[in-house]
Amino acid sequence: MSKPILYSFRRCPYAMRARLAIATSGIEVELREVVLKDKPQPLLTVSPKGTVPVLITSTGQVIDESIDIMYWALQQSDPLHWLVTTAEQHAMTTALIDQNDQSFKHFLDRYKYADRYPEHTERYYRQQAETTLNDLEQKLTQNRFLLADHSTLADMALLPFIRQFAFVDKAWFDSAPYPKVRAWLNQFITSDLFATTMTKLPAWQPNDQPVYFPMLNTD
Ligand SMILES: N[C@@H](CCC(=O)N[C@@H](CS)C(=O)NCC(=O)O)C(=O)O
Repeated sequence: MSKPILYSFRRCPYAMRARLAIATSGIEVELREVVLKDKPQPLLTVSPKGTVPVLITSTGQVIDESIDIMYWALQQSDPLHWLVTTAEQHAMTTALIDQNDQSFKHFLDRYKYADRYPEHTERYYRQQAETTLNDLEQKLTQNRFLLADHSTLADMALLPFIRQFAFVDKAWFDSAPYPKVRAWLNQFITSDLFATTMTKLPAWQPNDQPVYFPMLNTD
């Protein structure tokens, strides 16, 4: 049976969360790196909405939402116990992802590209996004990770976005009143798992030899 195919874009935080779950699960996929300004026709044919990540399973099912790809991978194999078990944890996971993908992402984009949104200042957009950072700082005061003392899907779904936020103005972030968020982000960006998911690849062309992900270290 052919391997699942993942259309991805290295720097996209949604694609990152999908790659993180796939790498953790140990499932091997064919990775097709996409240039967002020049999306390949086979991608648009299976998912006309034209966002990445998109996964095509071995049986031809198309999954074109990053969170669904995370669940698809982890439901097959979850060696690090990223899937939570209690109803309360499920509800918290969903609430954290909703807050991230709606409000936080909205203000993150405006903070990052403040010159394109002159209605407000960069500082205003950052302050709006900080509502989320305050919530995360509270949660990380209660547990080492957002929901428990180990990473779960919620951490991995949010961290790629928090990373983007941190790097808009790293000097500010490094002295902002979010020490727990900073430590949480730092252990993520220095992890082998993160490095595995950030391998650079040339843009995929239809006649290319397949490139498999994760790339296993053969040393
Ligand atoms: N809700 C989608 C959002 C994915 C998304 O917006 N991805 C961006 C890249 S980070 C994209 O593909 N945008 C389309 C474009 O820029 O043309 C998901 O979670 O997978």
